[in-house]
Amino acid sequence: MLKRVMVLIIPLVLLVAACGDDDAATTTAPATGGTAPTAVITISGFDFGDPISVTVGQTVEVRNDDGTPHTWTSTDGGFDSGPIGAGESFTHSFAAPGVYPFLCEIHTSMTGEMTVTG
Ligand SMILES: [Cu+2]
Repeated sequence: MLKRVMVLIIPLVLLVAACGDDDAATTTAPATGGTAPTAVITISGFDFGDPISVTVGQTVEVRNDDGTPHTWTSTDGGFDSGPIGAGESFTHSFAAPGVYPFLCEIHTSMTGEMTVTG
């Protein structure tokens, strides 16, 4: 139940943040108080979805909506979720800007990348 509510609330928060910022080409505008909202990568249908962009220190939540485990693993060793079970999630934040490619170690054809800005 809580998860269902969060699924509804987080996109709403991102939408509100984007609307309140004139130059917001992304959904990463910091919220009032300096803490950016959690960015979400949803794994569904053996796909990481569209690439996302976050800021340094922003929390990234990787959710597995599939019925089988996946991993969210950096291709150059920077991070590794280990297996994320069906319906579970993993959170991470980045300390440095850059473009971070990743894959699922269980299904190596699943790939993606994300951008971290300072
Ligand atoms: Cu996988």
